[in-house]
Amino acid sequence: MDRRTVLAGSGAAVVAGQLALGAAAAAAEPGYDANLRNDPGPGNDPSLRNGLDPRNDLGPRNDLTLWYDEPGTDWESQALPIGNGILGASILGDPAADAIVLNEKTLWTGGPGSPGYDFGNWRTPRPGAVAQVQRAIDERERVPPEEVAAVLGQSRVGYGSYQSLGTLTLATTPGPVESYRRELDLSTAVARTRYVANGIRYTREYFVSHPDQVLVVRLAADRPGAVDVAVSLTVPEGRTAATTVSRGRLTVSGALDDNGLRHETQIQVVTRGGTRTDEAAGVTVSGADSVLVIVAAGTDYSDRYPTYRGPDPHPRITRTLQAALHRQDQLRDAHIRDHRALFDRVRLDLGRRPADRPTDELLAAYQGDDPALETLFFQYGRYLLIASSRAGTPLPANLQGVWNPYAAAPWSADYHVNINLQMNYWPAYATNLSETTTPLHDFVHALRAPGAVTAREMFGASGWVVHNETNPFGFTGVHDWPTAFWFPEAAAWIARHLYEHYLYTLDQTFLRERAYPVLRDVARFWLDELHTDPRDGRLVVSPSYSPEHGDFSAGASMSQQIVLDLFTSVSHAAGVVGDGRFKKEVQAALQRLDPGTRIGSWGQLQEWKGDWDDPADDHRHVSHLFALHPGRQITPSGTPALAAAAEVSLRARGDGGTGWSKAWKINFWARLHDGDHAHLMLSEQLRTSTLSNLWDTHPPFQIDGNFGATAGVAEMLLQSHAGELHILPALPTAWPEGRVTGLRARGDLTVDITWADGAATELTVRAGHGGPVTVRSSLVPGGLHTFTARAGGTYSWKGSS
Ligand code: FUC
Repeated sequence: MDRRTVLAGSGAAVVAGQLALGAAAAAAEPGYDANLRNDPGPGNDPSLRNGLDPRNDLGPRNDLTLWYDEPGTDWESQALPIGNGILGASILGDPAADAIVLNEKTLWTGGPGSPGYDFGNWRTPRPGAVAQVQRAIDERERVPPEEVAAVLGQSRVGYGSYQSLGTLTLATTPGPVESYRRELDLSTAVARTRYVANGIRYTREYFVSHPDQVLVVRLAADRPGAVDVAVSLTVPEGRTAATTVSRGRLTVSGALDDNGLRHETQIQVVTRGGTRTDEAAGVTVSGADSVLVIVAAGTDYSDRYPTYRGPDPHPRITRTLQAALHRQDQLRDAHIRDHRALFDRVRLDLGRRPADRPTDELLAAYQGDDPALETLFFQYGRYLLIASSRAGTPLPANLQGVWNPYAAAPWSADYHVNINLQMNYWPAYATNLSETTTPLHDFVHALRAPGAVTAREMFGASGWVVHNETNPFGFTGVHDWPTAFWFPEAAAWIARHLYEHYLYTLDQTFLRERAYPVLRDVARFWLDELHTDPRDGRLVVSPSYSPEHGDFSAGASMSQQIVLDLFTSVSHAAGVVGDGRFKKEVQAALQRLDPGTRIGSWGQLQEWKGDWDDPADDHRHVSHLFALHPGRQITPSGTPALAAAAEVSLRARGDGGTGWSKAWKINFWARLHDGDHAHLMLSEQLRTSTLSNLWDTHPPFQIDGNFGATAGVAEMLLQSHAGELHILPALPTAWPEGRVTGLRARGDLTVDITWADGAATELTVRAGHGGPVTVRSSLVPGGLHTFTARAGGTYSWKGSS
């Protein structure tokens, strides 16, 4: 990490993150601005402000707490993430130099304004190039990726990377520290550090509020006048950063050198007691009873093609910070209420309390035998989704959610759409967090305009397209990496999330206004672009490439399965919204479409239309099993032969892979109703692809695996993709008893399940909409039972264990 400090030359209190208190005290400003509500006010016990009582211990430990007995030193494996969907902060918690990496999700280099940027270069291999590759495939069946890349590949100059906003440092000179503890409470979304120094107990609380759009840090001590701190912000190189400090407020604003994107961060330091001093480029406090640090930040990014720029962030940031200051006593409660309204909806109890050991020790000791850690990991995925994707903020969770300290992040911390972005949202519906999907829907809508230009100019097709990866600036073409650039099926795969939204909520307005236009336009692209296979006259995708290996060919299984899935959804949706003409057109194409499900010579589900699979291939992408998960074309009861072939392929691929690959395998095994193998994959992921802070690692840290694992656990407990509610479809022997409440199923259903001795003992289904519901469970008559639910009705079954 290459940073320069904006404090350089202040000549004042902050030197290399350490506080020189003498200077601060001498220059102290005695009073406080009444507007900033430094006075406790009548009846307000200062020590209890913001709900934190620094005199006490932090209370009984919650089962859903990650905790550590040392400060973190390594960002990637030890930072504890907090966020509100757009602002992110990661907590390492060093008492002397508490360096908090700040993020704002829209702060990206690249796109309009960056050197060499040309939207034309992003979308256009020379005219006719796609057809040229198609002809080569018709003639030779298999064409190596390098050869295709030479014809199609192009520069992605100006693609850019996600950036960190800066590092907020809280510097003190605590002397020897004891009784240290650092934690993140998933149930309140509040991180804390506490320690004892010189016989004084210090506590810090950190949270990022969605209702108030600010990061809040509160420093307190159990003795009056004991809090000293220097607050500063360092920002990475490669941007202008003008700094002003006035009345305890540090403002840093400027623009990225690369693309001129404006950024602004405002940090207000509010003190109770003691002295607060404005330095040239920071704020120092000495002898305070407590200190509140409130941070607001933003950029002038907008998701509108082609400029991708909105208004200067300054007025908005100023208003946000001012409003938060006026609500400083309510910030914490409002934040916790807001978080709990989402987080508390699903409870999972696998019958074990966590052992009283730090989370990193629990993880290190884990051998597939700790349901409490598995529960924590499941809920962590839900927590991370809430923290990195909230309605009303732009951009979905990226490859690192919202957390990133780098100027050149791995894979730019972008939006890979050949599985990764999709995986980020797998848990959203099933684990009752449908509101977190709004930024994804907005992102998909924003891709339509640039994607339509790319579809027209690259393919001469209508509709819209996006390939292997994309960024906040409408990158919808192909880049120059031979083994991972071609994936026009991405638009269909990502659009299915909007259809899933409808399936889970049955919200017809959403279907008509948000989902259908997207699905219809992607289907138009494929209606134009499907190719008649000279081998058998079926409609195939060509060029087609199974991510991210093998040769280019026509009709690779994943390509066909995705288009089939799209056409099936669109045809159903067209029926619901009354677009009969389009439904007919799509159904005619469906008749001719190659379904992409073939059983090969060694019993495997073929990855390609030709039987080319190598039984020794253990590639992390198990793309040809899309039809099993997240698709719905293959089910053990509906298509048993294909399910058996999928299992042969899955076993051949093995139990290894990157973090996200293992997470996908949890879902595959759950869909095959093999709970023990699903659990084995969960334990492999925890044992070998999970960092001390429980972040998934590819390596490096990549958040998709967290989300994929959470979705996988939900898939083990409840499935609803095959037209029925399947209760405990893949319960592992490792979880003989337990209870889950609040899981969601397609059809606007909410489900609670209790089980003992490996079988359901209680089941409750709440129906949001009326209509027929089919339940598969040992608890219902005959094991499979259909009833007509009333809108708002609750239905329960009980058995004996
Ligand atoms: C896909 C994967 C890689 C990595 C990247 C971000 O291309 O094949 O493993 O996860 O996305």
